[in-house]
Amino acid sequence: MRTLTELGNRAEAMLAELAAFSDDDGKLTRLYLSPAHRAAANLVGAWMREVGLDVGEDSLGTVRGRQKPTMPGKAGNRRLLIGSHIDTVVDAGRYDGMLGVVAGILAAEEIQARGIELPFGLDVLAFGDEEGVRFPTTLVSSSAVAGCMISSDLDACDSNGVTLRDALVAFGGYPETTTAAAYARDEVLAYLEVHIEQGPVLEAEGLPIGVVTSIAGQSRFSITVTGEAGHAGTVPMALRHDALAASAEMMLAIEAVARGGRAHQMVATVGRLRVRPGAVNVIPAEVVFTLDIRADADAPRLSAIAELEQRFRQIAAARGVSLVMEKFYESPTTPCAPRLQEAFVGAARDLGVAERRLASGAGHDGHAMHHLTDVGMLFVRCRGGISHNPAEFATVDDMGLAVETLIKAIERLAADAVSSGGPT
Ligand code: HGY
Ligand code: MN
Ligand code: MN
Repeated sequence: MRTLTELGNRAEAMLAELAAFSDDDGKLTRLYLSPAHRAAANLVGAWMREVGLDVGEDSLGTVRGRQKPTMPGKAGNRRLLIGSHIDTVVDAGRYDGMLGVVAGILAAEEIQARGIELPFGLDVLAFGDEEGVRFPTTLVSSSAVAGCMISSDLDACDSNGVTLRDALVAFGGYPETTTAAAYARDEVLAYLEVHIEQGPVLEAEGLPIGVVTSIAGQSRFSITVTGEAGHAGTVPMALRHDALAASAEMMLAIEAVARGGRAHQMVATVGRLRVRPGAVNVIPAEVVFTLDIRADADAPRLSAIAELEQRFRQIAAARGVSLVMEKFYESPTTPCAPRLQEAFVGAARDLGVAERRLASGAGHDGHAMHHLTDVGMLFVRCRGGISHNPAEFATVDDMGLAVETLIKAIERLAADAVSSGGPT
C-alpha cells in the first residue's frame, strides 16, 4: 500500500517518462496517431500489464487495461471506466490528460494491493484524440468507445493531407471496424476522470482537489474570408478588399461578444490563422481562421454564435469580401452525474479535504462518454491555473491525494453497488 506521497511521486515519475515521447524536438507535442502517440501508447500498455491488467488496444488506438470483478455476480457484471487522453496540444504541459491515465493505473494497482474487492470490472482507458489538434475532429477515440463516433471523421485530413483512416492503419488501428470499439450501455457502470483543473480556482482558494459539476459546451468553426489580392503600393485604401483587415475586424467582434458574455463564463478564441498569398507586398486575398467559443450553458453560447454570424456578414458586406463559416465541432454542456459527484465529495471528505464543486471551462473526453454512461470528474489544482503550456504543473502531494480520492470514490461506488444489489 503506497502512502499519498509515494503515490504522488510514482505519478510524477510516470508523467516524466511519458513526457519524453514527443513529435517535436525540445517541446512536448504528441498528436493523435503520430509516432510519439504510438510510443506513449506502448508505454502505457506496458504499465497496465505490470499492474496485472489485461491489455488491449481498440480499433481507434485507445489502450485499454481491464481488471476482472473480484466479487463477480453483483452489479450486473458491469465495468467502471476510468480514463483520460495521452495526446497533447502543441508545446504542451505533461499533466493535461496523462495525469488521468496514470491515476487510473495507480488506482487499479492499489486496489489489488490492498485487496479491495470490487463487484464490477475496472477498465483504464488511454484515449488518443481529445485535443483534436492534428485532424479537424476531436474526441474521436472516446466517441468510438461511447458508440457515437461519426464515421465520416475517418476521412478528415491533417495539414499534410493524410486522412485519419490512413494514419489509423499506419498506427496499427483498423478503421473498418470502428463500431467494435463501443461498449454496450448495460455493461458500463460509470466513467470517472481525474484531470488538472487548467484554471485558477482551486489554487486561489487553497484547495488541492475539486469535484466537477459540468463540462462547458463548445463550438468550433473554420471561417474563410475571401477578398482580392492587390499591389500593396498601388491600390488606394478605399478600393481594397483586404481579407486580413476584414478578418481582424471580425476578431475584434469576437472579443467584444465574448466579453459581453462574462455572466456565462463565455470565452472565445481564435487559435489558428492562415493568410494567402502571404507576401509582404500583396494585399491578403484569403484568410482562414478558427473560432472556439464556450460558455457555462448552451443557450448563451448559441445566441453569441448567431450574433457573431450577423456581425461577420455586415463586416463582409461593408468591405466587399465573401464569408464562409463552417462549424466542424460542437458539444453541448455535459453534466457530471450527482451520484458520481457525491462519491468524489465523500471520498475527499474521508481524506479531510473541504468540499468544492466547480464547472470545467475546458472540454474533456467526458463529453463523448456521456453518450454511453454517467460521467464524474475530479480536478487537481495546477500552478497558476496554467495549461496548454509547458509551464503546466501539479504537485506530488496534490496528485497523491487525487489518486487516493479516486480509490476511495471507487470503494464508495463498490459499496453502493453491493448494497443496492444490482447495477447502479
Ligand atoms: O480544448 C479543450 O478544452 C481541451 O483541452 N481539448
Ligand atoms: Mn485534457
Ligand atoms: Mn487539453
